[in-house]
Amino acid sequence: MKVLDTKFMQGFIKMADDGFRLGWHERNGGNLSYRMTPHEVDSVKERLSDHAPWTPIGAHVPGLGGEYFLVTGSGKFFRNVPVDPEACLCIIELDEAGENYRIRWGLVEGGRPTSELPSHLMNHEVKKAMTNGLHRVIYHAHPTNTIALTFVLPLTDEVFTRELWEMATECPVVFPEGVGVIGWMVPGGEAIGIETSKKMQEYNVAVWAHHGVFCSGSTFDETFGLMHTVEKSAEILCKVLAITPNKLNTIQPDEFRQLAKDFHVELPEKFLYEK
Ligand code: 2HA
Ligand code: ZN
Repeated sequence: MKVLDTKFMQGFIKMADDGFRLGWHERNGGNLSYRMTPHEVDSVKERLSDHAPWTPIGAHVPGLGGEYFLVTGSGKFFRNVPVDPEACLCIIELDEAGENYRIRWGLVEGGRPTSELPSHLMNHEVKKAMTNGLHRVIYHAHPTNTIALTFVLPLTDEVFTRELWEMATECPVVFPEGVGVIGWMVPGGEAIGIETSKKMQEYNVAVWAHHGVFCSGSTFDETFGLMHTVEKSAEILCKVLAITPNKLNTIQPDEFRQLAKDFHVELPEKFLYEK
């Protein structure tokens, strides 16, 4: 089967295009990766090349040995993904040790996988183990309002989670575990990948201060929807804060507890502190 005709490729391209249209991917900002199923790998096997050399990942992810990923290319613009996916994307295979990758498809004009490959793969490794293989999508975007909040809110999981939850009733249902926050770090390496994957052991969302957001999920819809929900809530909070630093009305801790009961979600008490 042609790689471009597969459902996973079409879902990947749609997600990249949706993110670009929402303004989360200026220039080459952001990156996306998808862990393919064995069936999907089989379906495109005769279209894969094995001429590219093995290259160090820059991280050790033994839990992903032998897996295949569809990923955005380093320096490629999300804007161009639907126009020329074969130049912007690639399928990579990992070796059994989870230390090297090789390009099996795509990047026809040259290049390498996303500069955030270590973070993506470390997050995939954590999520694959934690969800029994359910999570397959890791998405990094630069959503404006969430980034803006990293300049004015304390950079703690507790404050970010609580403030985002308060802005939209659906938030505690969509991300009941909360969101993690990481102070500013140099992007693109193993160190920020380690910090992000630590947050991913507890949350499906990790905010990078003054930079962007990572989300994890089982499908393109779930993962995109999570990023969208976080950013929508951040947009409301930015508007509220632009009007006044003091909310006159909001959702109270006991109301969250009531919501948790009715919607059958568990909301950790650490987010329901008295103000
Ligand atoms: O340019 O978003 O974090 C891609 C990025 C790096
Ligand atoms: Zn980024």
